[in-house]
Amino acid sequence: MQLVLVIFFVSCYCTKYVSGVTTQSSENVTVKEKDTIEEVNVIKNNYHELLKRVINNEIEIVDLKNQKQYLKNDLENTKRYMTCQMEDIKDFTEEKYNNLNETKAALMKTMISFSQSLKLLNETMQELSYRQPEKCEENKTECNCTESFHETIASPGYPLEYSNNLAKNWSIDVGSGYRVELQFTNFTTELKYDVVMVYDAVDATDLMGSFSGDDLPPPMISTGRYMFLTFTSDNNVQYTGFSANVYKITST
Ligand SMILES: *[C@@H]1O[C@H](CO)[C@@H](O)[C@H](O)[C@H]1NC(C)=O
Ligand SMILES: *[C@@H]1O[C@H](CO)[C@@H](O)[C@H](O)[C@H]1NC(C)=O
Ligand SMILES: *[C@@H]1O[C@H](CO)[C@@H](O)[C@H](O)[C@H]1NC(C)=O
Ligand SMILES: *[C@@H]1O[C@H](CO)[C@@H](O)[C@H](O)[C@H]1NC(C)=O
Ligand SMILES: *[C@@H]1O[C@H](CO)[C@@H](O)[C@H](O)[C@H]1NC(C)=O
Ligand SMILES: *[C@@H]1O[C@H](CO)[C@@H](O)[C@H](O)[C@H]1NC(C)=O
Ligand SMILES: CC(=O)N[C@H]1CO[C@H](CO)[C@@H](O)[C@@H]1O
Repeated sequence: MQLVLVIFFVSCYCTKYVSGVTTQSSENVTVKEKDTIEEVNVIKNNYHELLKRVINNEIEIVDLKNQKQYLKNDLENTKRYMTCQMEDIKDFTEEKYNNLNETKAALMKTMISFSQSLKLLNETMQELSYRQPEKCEENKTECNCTESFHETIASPGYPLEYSNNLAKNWSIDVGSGYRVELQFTNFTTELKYDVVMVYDAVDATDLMGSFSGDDLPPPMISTGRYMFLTFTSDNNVQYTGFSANVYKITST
């Protein structure tokens, strides 16, 4: 574009000058011609100078274009590289996150089984604490050789207060050829709501008696080798409960 403009400008200038020469008088033509040649030379030089500058400009423009392309390519490459890096980081992060998640899940599993073990241990401990030390009771028997001591049963926690909402069963079996004699030694429960039931069977059939309050139940003897007891407490009021000795007596 610049080049075209310059050529247009130079050609105009020349035309104007040449048309001026035709108006000069013939005497001075040679002088004028000489001047003209010089001027044309100057113009030619200028033109060449201009052309050179234009060409230089062109070169510079091409150079700038190349630089621009280079920068564009560089930018493109950098962009691609960054995108790739970001993808990489994303993949890595996802992988780590998944690992973390797995670890978390495994940990949760362990914690659940750990807390289950703890619960079991707790239950076992409580079970143990309710159990009366049998070997120390051995000489409580008021035996005249037809009955012998079997075990002691008591409300959970005895002689401390039992808890609310209990439902505990005892199944007593003194063995073939014997009968069960039950003798309560202590009895204090919430009247009507915290109840001991005694059955003359291996399970909750053949009720012999239902007891609550402060009265000590009478001694009871089973018809067979079995006796079944239940103790239930409601959701409030707790007492020390009960304790009873179980004897194995010869059946007659
Ligand atoms: C993480 O683990 C839980 C189960 O353990 C699963 O429900 C969830 O979809 C997991 N999340 C990812 C992102 O994997
Ligand atoms: C054990 O059981 C008792 C009674 O059920 C409860 O109060 C206590 O918090 C339990 N302990 C653990 C560690 O579970
Ligand atoms: C039980 O009584 C017998 C004799 O009466 C005695 O020899 C034995 O040491 C007593 N046992 C205990 C644990 O007190
Ligand atoms: C044993 O007890 C029974 C009744 O329970 C009684 O009839 C018997 O005389 C007693 N025997 C002895 C040796 O004390
Ligand atoms: C249980 O009864 C015995 C005698 O029958 C008594 O000496 C003892 O103090 C009673 N225990 C409780 C906790 O009431
Ligand atoms: C206790 O016995 C009753 C029957 O009276 C029964 O319904 C209940 O399931 C038994 N409980 C346990 C823990 O065995
Ligand atoms: C005829 C004519 O115009 N002659 C002129 C040529 O140029 C010289 C100097 O430029 C003049 O002095 C003449 O008069």
